[in-house]
Amino acid sequence: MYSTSIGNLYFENFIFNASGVWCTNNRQLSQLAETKHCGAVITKSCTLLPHIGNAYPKYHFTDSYSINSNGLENQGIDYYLYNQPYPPHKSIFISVGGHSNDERCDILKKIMASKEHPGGIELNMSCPNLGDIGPAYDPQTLERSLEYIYQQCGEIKNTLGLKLPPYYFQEQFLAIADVIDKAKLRIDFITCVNSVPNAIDFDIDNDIPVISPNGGYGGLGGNILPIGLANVKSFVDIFRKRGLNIDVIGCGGVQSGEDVYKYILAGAKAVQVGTHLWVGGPSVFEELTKEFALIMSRKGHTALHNVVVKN
Ligand code: RRO
Repeated sequence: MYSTSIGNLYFENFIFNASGVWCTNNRQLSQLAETKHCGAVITKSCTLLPHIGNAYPKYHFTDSYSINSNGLENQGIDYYLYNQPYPPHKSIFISVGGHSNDERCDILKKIMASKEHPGGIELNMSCPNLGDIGPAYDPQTLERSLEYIYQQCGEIKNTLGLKLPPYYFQEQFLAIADVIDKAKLRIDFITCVNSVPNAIDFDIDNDIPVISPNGGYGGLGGNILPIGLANVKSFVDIFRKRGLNIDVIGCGGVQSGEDVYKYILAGAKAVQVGTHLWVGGPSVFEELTKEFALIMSRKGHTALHNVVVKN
């Protein structure tokens, strides 16, 4: 296994689940917690109260890609904060969802008041499937959200990160990096990327979209590896150039040890697995780790920081 750190948290392995996959209820969360090669457990993005989410069918999975319009189905923050059999040696990230800045702040205040959560917080600023899409799709909206959260919550002591959507243009990376750099709220890490918004596919037996909410449009996962890699590398390059100490977690399209290696080459300090975990179950963590380890030993590397892209 290859250790890593994110903010001030240490992990014995650097491969985690992606929020939203295998992490909604106790059974799934404890399975991840007991899976040695899953380095950290990230909860489903939560709301203040339990939320039923969108109507079914809302998931479509194949071996190569997924489309989802879950709509933030989750058990509410208290469940993830108080109700979990998390073993003490495993770091947990609570993914904070919510439909508004006020709801995000209410959830954050609960986490801060409880003292039950020494782990990390991944603020999901990029859900593609809600009426009110996440603030990170636009730099000004993200700036206002981070400012509001800082005003309402003050400094947050937990290791804190933002789950971002995919961006496509250099100006977008620069604008978002500016916002993160200038925010009074201390951001320790970012996770790139959430699913690609508004994908659609059709069931040609019945001539209908494969999922039902929102006219069949949902977030695309799975075959999005080059988009995820480009987002990680773009932010890592900007952060390094500016001397910013912000870790980047890669997410999107990991199906093999080679894909994991590519994220590390792009500069990620950890990697999250979504669609592949959904299809293959928690045994994928050991498989990915072993495949990755073979590549590392073939190249004579002993630690993640030995992996450096030749530009
Ligand atoms: O719940 C969802 O529909 C969902 C969320 Br919050 C997210 O961040 N990303 C996604 O693909 N689905």
